[in-house]
Amino acid sequence: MSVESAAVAAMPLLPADVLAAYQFTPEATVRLFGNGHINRTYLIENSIQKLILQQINTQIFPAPQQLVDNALRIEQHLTVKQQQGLYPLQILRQQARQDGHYLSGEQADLRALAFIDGGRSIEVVETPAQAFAAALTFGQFAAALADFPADELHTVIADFHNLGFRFCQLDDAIAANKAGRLVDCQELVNYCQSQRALVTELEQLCADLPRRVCHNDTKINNMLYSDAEGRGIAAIDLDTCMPGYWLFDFGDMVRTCCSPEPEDSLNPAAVRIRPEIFTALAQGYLQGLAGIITAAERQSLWLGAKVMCLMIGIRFLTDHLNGDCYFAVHRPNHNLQRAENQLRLYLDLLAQQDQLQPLLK
Ligand code: ADP
Ligand code: GN1
Ligand code: MG
Repeated sequence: MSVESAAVAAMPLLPADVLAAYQFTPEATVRLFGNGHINRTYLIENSIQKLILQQINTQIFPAPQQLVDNALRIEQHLTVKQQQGLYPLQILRQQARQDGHYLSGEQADLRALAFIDGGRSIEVVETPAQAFAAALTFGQFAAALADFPADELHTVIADFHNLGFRFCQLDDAIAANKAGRLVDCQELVNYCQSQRALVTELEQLCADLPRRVCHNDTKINNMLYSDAEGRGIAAIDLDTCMPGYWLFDFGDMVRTCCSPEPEDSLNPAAVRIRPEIFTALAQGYLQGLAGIITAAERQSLWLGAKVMCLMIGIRFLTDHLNGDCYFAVHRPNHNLQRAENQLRLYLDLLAQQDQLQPLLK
């Protein structure tokens, strides 16, 4: 037997036994939730409880158990920190089924998360205060994990933030031109290719940086603000937490907070880096990591901002060339529009380098 939400007609059916496993009766409402590009997220709700249920995209995360294992280790570590008064945020908790298992479904790709009440995510930052709160949240998250043995986390996706690898994927997509779209985006492709020197610059810089637990997906909708005061209350979406460098996390915040337009804006002329938002991000992140971040890491954050705009731009462009196999798309040329916007942010960072880079020194 299956349960279908009246709200979302096209939604695939959830097996009723999955709901029962979390003590929901079939009358519970189920609806799609959030704007993620990879997994399918549901909110299940009745009059007494709410639960986030996620169908993990196993094309992209082939070993969901590793993802759950990482999340549980992080949860345990943050719980100790919280008990010691060293973690002021709420903790994202995996929710076990009644039988004690964390995964279910035919492909063991369904897992649940305790719903964090009183929070909301946003897609576009409106004020410097919001940017400060987001960066403080991810900074506090990173600070609490600074003494976690990063290399004990499973690498759930290999080469995730390996810029050289992302360029190679672009090369392959250009060579195959599978969807016949190269002709539409040759100029953008050429521009990306012209920025390849960043690969060596990044590799050289990282050679001298400590490897850290990286969230690796610090986009603005992966943290929650309190409904009431707009404080940051939780860092969520821990699926890509892996060893890495904090510059990636700072860069992903810059990429997703600094523009007044959403990632997939249809008004590319308005996509730009707002300097006051960049400033607030720098202040919030450095405050969250005060006393922990090294001088070299602080200086590396500028390169992180550039690298993340370029790298995610390349990933969207690659997916456009491949025929949209990776990121969910909702209209023609969706990935191309996303890619163009990322490259605009990259160019605007270069244009404002003299004003912005010193904020990180
Ligand atoms: P995806 O991997 O698809 O990006 P997320 O884990 O980011 O999925 O969840 C999608 C959205 O669902 C988030 O942006 C947030 O609004 C909401 N959300 C996710 N987990 C929780 C939670 N535990 N409590 C409250 N809201 C959540
Ligand atoms: C994906 O799942 P979501 O939407 O939080 C992607 C990130 C990209 C982001 C771009 C596993 O994140 O790396 O930065 O889209 N996640 C994965 O918006 O590839
Ligand atoms: Mg997300």
